[in-house]
Amino acid sequence: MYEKKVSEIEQLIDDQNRWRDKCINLIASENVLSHRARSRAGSDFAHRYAEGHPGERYYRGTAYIDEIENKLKANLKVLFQCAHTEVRSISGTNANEAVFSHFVKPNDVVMVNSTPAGGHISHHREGAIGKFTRNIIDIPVTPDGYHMDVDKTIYLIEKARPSVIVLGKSLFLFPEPIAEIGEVCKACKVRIIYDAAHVLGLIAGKHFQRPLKEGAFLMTASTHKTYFGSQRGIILSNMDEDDWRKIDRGAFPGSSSNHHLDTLAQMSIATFEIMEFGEQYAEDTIKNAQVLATELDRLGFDVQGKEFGYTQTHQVAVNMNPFHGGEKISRLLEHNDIILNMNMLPHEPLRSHAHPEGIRIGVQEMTRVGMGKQAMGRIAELIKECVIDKKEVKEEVNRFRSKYRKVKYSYDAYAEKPSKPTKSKKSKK
Ligand code: DSN
Repeated sequence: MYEKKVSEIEQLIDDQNRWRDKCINLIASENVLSHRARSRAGSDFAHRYAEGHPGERYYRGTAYIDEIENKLKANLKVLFQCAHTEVRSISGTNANEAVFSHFVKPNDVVMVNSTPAGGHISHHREGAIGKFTRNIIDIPVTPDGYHMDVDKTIYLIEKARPSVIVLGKSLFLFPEPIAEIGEVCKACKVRIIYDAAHVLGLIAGKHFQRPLKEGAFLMTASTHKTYFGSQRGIILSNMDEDDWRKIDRGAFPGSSSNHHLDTLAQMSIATFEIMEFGEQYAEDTIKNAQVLATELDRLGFDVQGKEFGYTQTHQVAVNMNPFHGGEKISRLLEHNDIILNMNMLPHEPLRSHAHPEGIRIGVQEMTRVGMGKQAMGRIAELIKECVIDKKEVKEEVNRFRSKYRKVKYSYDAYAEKPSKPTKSKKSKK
C-alpha cells in the first residue's frame, strides 16, 4: 500500500519545525542557521549542477555559483590561515572519504581514536576508512579515557609505522596533543589528519587548538556543529600542490558529483557570520559547557573529565549508569522535550553501542539562541528534576525555551537592534 496524502508529509515538516523549536536541543552535532542564511534556502541553486571548479565547470550556467564558491574559499583561507580549501564535499564523512581514498592504500596501517574513546564512525573499520584498509589500530588513551597516552602512541607509531594517524573525535572534550607527536610523525613519515567536525567553529573562533599550525597535515570537517553553516564538509591544508591535486580528485569525481549548490550558498553566508561573531560565540559556548558540567556535577551526576575541568569544548559527557544507562535516559529526556544522544564512554566495550552508559550533551545550539550561564544552570536543574526526581518537566521545558527563539551571533541579531526613533508628523506639529 502506498501513502496517498502529500499533505501528511507537509504536516510532518510543520510538526518538526514546531516541535524542535520548543525543545531544549542538546545534540552536539547540530546547530541552527541564522534567519539570513536560512532564508536563502530553496533558491534556483537548489535545481542546478556545477561539477568541476569555478571557471572550469562541465556545465554552463554557473557564473553566479562560481563567484560564490570563490568568495567562500577566499574567506576560509583567511579564517583558517591555509593555502588550500576544498568546499565541494557534501558532508564531513564525504570529506574524510576523499582524503582517505588518496592517503590510505590497501593494507596500510592507520591509527584512529576508537569508537568508545570518541572516534567518529568514518574512522571505524565499518566506516569510510575501512573501505581502504583493515589494518586499523586504536590510539592508546590515558586511564581517564579522554586523552591520548602520548608515550604509548609514540611507541606504537615507531613500531607499526602507520601511513596516517587520524585525530579528532565525536565525543570530544579536550584538545589533541598534535605537537607532542609531531616529531615522531615527521621522522616516521606519518601524516596527521585532524577531523575537526565538532570543533570547527571553536577553531575559527580562536578558542581551541589550531591544528594546521600545530602540525596537522590536513583538516577535514563538517560545517554545522560549532560552525554556523549549512550541512556540508570541507578540507583545509597547507600541503604541497602535487598532494593537493590528488585530494581534489578525491573530492570530485572520487566521492561526489554535484555538490549541492543551495547549501553552498548558505554556507557562504554562514562563513561571514563566523568571521564577524565567531570569537565571542566560541568563548560563550565553551563557558556554557563548563557551567553546565559543573552544575550537573553539583546536582549529583557523574560528569566525565572532572579532574581536567570537565571540558574545553561545546560538549559535556555524563555517565548515566546509576540511572539505568544512556539509552533509557536519552528516551526519558526526549519524552520531556530535552533532546540529546546516548553515547558510549571510553571504558565501555564496543558491543554496548546500542545500550551505552553515557549521554553526550552539546550546548552550541542553545548558546546560539542566546542562552548564557543562568540558562545552563536551569537546564541542569531540569535534567535533575526529570532524571533524579522523576518529575514530568515538558511544560516547563517548553515555557523556558520560548524565551530563546531568535538566532544570535548573526546579522539577524543586528537587524533586531531598535532603530533610532523618528519623529512622527503628529509630534512635529
Ligand atoms: N555522528 C555525528 C556525531 O558526532 O554526532 C557526526 O557525524
